[in-house]
Amino acid sequence: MGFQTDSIHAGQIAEPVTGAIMTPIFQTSTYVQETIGKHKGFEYSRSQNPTRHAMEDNIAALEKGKYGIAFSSGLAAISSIVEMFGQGDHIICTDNVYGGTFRVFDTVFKKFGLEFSFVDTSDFKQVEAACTAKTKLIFVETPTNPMLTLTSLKKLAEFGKKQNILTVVDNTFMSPYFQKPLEFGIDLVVHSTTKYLNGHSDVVGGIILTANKELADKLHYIQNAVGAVPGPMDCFLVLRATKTLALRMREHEKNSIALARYLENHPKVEKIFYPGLSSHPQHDLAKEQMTGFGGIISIELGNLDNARKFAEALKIFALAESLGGVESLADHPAIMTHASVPVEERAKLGISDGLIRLSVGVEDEEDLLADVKQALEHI
Ligand code: P1T
Repeated sequence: MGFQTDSIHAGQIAEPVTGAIMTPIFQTSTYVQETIGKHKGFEYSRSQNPTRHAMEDNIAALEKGKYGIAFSSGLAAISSIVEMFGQGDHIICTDNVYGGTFRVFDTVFKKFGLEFSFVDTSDFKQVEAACTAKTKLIFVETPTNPMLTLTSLKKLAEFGKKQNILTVVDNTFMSPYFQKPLEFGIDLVVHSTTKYLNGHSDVVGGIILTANKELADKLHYIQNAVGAVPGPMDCFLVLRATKTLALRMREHEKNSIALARYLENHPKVEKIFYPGLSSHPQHDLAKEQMTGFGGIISIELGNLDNARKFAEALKIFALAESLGGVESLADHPAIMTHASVPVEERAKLGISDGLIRLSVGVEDEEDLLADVKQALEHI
């Protein structure tokens, strides 16, 4: 089936009792058993829930996987992947990941004896150099948050298979509409469903997708054993939202291209990071492995004072953490989303005090252009 057909139908059947076309919100913690141990496949909502299953199957279809395992946040999903490993295991991670991903690896999982190397995964020499006999997993964000650096999915999958190391891609920025890492041979895809998949800034959630039954079994075990599951209402909202994912992503991208072209030539913008611009150093790789360029643009405005003036002057873009919603947001990574990344590391990555990340929404293009234009005049 095509992407839009799957987004509307995959994982969903008319509800058998009433024929309701929309999957109901099964807001229940438990299920009545006919006699001891005889039930309809549903025992307790941490373990199974029909609304959650419909959402998991729906997103698994969109990512061209077979199994979806949902969590209460993107970070809960990411943590569950790491929970498959134990003391002494080594994980290689993209240096420029979401600040919360860095934080949970660096301050929580290190305490349990896991080891991490944060390297620029766009450079496979660095990945190779970081590899040890104990390396079990390579965790990659592509494009990265907020610098929009790409890692080759083809090379990553080949490398993982050759070295017998599991590969995982955080696909939050692209959504399955623009990038499908499993099709390149990546083992696991993870999402913060908080972002494009839900798209309306009213849910926090996460999900892992895979085509590998053995991995899915391990992750389902962790989902139930650790228990960071999403509630049925949140699953319903995400399931409702994926129906319009393709429509939204096309609008996010259209507005982003218009904005990126404008900002690229603006004298107050020192640097711009958007994979859709031919000036982006990895534009060719972006065209190779993505079917669109997404809705996130980062711009360098020189210093904190300029960034503050710009952010305060914006009228349509709201100054807020998060991204991927229908409304446009502006973020200051150094002080907001990536504050947990040490300052020297931020400097190395380019997360400067003058950097602003824009999550371009689906408002009217001309209004967004006018908003950034007037805000830049305040610098
Ligand atoms: O917020 P949560 O649903 O737990 O997802 C964490 C997460 C994982 N991966 C990526 C690429 C992310 O961007 C995030 C969350 N990011 C933000 C809140 C942000 O503003 O960048």
